Amino acid sequence: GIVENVDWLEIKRKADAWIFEAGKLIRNSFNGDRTITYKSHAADLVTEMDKGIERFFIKNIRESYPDHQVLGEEGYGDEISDSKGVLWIIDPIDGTTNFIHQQTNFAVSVGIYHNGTGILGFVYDVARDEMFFAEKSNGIYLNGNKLPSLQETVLEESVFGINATWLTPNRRIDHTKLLPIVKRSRGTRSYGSAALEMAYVASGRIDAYLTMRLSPWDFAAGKILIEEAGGIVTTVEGSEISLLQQNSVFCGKPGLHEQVMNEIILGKK
Ligand code: 2AM
Ligand code: CA
Ligand code: CA
Ligand code: CA
Repeated sequence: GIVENVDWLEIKRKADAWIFEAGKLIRNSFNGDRTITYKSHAADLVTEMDKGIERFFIKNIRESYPDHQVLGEEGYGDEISDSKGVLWIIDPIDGTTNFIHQQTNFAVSVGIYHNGTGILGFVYDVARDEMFFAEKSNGIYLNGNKLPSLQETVLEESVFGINATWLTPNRRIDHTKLLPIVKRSRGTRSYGSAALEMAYVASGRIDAYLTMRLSPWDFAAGKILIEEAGGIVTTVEGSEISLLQQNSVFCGKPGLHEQVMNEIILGKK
């Protein structure tokens, strides 16, 4: 059955410790040999480290919390059909291409939900040793320091996270619609790790981030971070994100999110 008496303080401490431990394992791998394989195509990469880190989390979670559900990108977790009870959504390495090519700009992403509500979000930038953490109703923190809430802004004063893919002809959106974002914003950025991009929205380093297809492990932690910071997270149609399937994601500061929805995506003036 579902245990309603959940010790969140203990879960938070354990998750935090496991994530830092994972970070150490990843950093220690920088000097060794690496095995890289393709998944669906030549740009869809996975390493032994992605798989090993996911197994590391799942082993620890199963030992401590046999009644929790776990969803992970590399498939070592559970087959999830609902979000009942405590659900851990894990991306062991978000930004694998960066991990391989740059050895920076990648993150460990862990979002912990209770009956579908985000409770604890962790995005850990391993190379920079930056931990973005949020707890529902208790604020957002960078390396333990509380961050301010996000303030309203406008496109003309914004730095906008978007990958160039969506500015070229693609199957998911009329790319010409998005071009005013490039022209009207102060600048665009693309970091190659959705979890980090969402952590950057949450911490105010960028003002918004738009992407046409992410999986639950890409956005699970970032959504908790941004919402706790007072930002807005929806699909590109402006609807609620569903936790157990792929979604487009448009997140950003209040005001800006509404402006871009109305003036750019819906095309009202
Ligand atoms: P990943 O590194 O964990 O696969 C930029 O590529 C962002 O999109 C990353 O967060 C990456 O996560 C994610 N992504 C999702 N699906 C992808 C795919 N099929 N190929 C490459 N990146 C993908
Ligand atoms: Ca991947
Ligand atoms: Ca990912
Ligand atoms: Ca990944």
